[in-house]
Amino acid sequence: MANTSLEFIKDKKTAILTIERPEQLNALNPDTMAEIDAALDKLIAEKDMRSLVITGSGNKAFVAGADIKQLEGLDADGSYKLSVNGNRVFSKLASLPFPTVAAVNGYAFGGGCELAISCDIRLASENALFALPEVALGVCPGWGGTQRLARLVGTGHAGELMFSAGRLSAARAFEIGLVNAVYPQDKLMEAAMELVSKIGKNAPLAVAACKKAMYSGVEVSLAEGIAIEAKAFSKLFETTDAKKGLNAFSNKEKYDFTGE
Ligand code: CO8
Repeated sequence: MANTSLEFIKDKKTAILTIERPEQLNALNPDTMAEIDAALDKLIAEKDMRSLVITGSGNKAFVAGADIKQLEGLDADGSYKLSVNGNRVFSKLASLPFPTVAAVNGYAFGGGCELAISCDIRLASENALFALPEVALGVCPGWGGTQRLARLVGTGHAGELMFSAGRLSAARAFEIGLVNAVYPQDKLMEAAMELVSKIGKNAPLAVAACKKAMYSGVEVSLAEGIAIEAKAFSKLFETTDAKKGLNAFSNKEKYDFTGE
């Protein structure tokens, strides 16, 4: 039985990936990770994807972490391989050439929090809870948590969450910038779809250029980042969408971007 479902909507331009192990609060076992990996490959192979929303099934959990049962009994070599493989999948997610939104609809613990922070944007339901509780299990985050969270909210907030194994409410996650907005549970997917619909109306190559320049830029000096942006900016002027998009504005016309 599948542990995830991938649904294409809006002429195959948006996809919703749902983690489906509600009885285990959507905890990620090796099969689930392999399915996420395969789903990402499928999305990469699509020609005109504009966005991806990731959520968890049910209304209790986004993802309650790596499946703890798979961690028991691992040695250093086995756990290293598990960490490397999970990081490979989450890095694939993080580097998709279109925006990704985590619709965090409940527990986002451990690997679930790491999945959410591998997305570009996080929207949360009011009952969402975030934690990196690994130290309470005797381990540390292994799927990018020590790295991505600190880059997202700074070492102070990331350190507090990791060292204490404490839980962050959706409201507190909003305060520290971990989530962009908080919604009642029954409005969360609607809000996520509204956001990706807005994104989907824009020129996809331009959106992809923003994403790439932004993430490349934060890794280097401001001067280098500005240079990355200038290159990205000028490259877009070779696209049909930029030519037609600029022209449509001048002619007060509407142009539907094609991704060319
Ligand atoms: N793994 C496996 N099963 C889980 C997990 C999990 N992470 N979380 C919940 N479940 C299962 C429970 O065992 C339970 O199953 P069963 O009914 O068969 O006993 C079912 O889901 C429902 O859970 P609870 O009864 O516990 O539900 P509660 O509402 O009482 O509690 C909690 C919900 C608070 C989320 C609780 O389940 C919990 O604390 N879960 C563990 C959360 C956690 O510690 N997550 C981090 C795991 S470590 C991790 O993610 C590391 C990632 C990096 C890996 C790197 C690899 C090297």
